[in-house]
Amino acid sequence: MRVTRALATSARTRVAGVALSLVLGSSACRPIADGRCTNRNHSVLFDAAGDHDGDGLDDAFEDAAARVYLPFLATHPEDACALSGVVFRARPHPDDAALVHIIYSRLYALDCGLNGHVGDNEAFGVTVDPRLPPPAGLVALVAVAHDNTPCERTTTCGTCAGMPTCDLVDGQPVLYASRDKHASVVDIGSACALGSCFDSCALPAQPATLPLVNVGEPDAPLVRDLSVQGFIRAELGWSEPALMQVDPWGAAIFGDAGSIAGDLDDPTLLPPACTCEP
Ligand SMILES: [Ca+2]
Ligand SMILES: [Ca+2]
Ligand SMILES: [Ca+2]
Repeated sequence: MRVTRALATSARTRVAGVALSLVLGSSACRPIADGRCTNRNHSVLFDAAGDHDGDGLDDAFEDAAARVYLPFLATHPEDACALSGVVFRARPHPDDAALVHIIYSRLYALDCGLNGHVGDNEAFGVTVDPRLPPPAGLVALVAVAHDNTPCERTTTCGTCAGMPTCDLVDGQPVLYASRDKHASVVDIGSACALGSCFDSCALPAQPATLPLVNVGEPDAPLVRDLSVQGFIRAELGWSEPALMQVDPWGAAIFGDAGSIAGDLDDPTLLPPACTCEP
């Protein structure tokens, strides 16, 4: 456990450091200042007063990390129902507190593909090494498509030893969302093609720009109503009554899709506690 408590003033410096890293973002696995990629002597510092979900990380740090280490979200350019936003859970990686584990659940108003339905939750998980600047610090990515169906498949990529290389845009790992169904895959070749449940993926010119909401931890939620504290609002284009006042930690499923709370606690979405190869 290398989490180190620090003063509030240095917390602001750290968050600024994350933003600065974004500016300095490298396209490869760049060694940190001391010349090593795998050095474990660094700490994820935090301001205890800023930790409202009790996981040991300053929530401002969680927010910054979730934004700067987000994969390139490749929405199909011809997707007919792309209205969506993202909730996330960020915490120290359970197997190495020097790393950050983030599960994102992208919530769509609609799945308008074959057997479409109101509501659509599509989740993926990452391991972040915050000692590395983005995008290199996004060291492992895993996505599950068509969860709990005969078409379910899990794809993974990253810079840890033994992992398949991610598709990259300017060094940023790509996460594809299939047209209209929004199946999440990291591999456009084998995992998103005719023959694999009729998914079609494509790389757009720009990544999707979406609202991101930190929903906290199961024992200390930060959000209990995504229409009050989130993006599921009429003025943002959301119209389905069944999706209003959704509690991301509640037992109810999201529209006619799946459980958001289940996504945020899905062990399949926990990539290994690893970092990039030097
Ligand atoms: Ca926290
Ligand atoms: Ca958290
Ligand atoms: Ca779907």
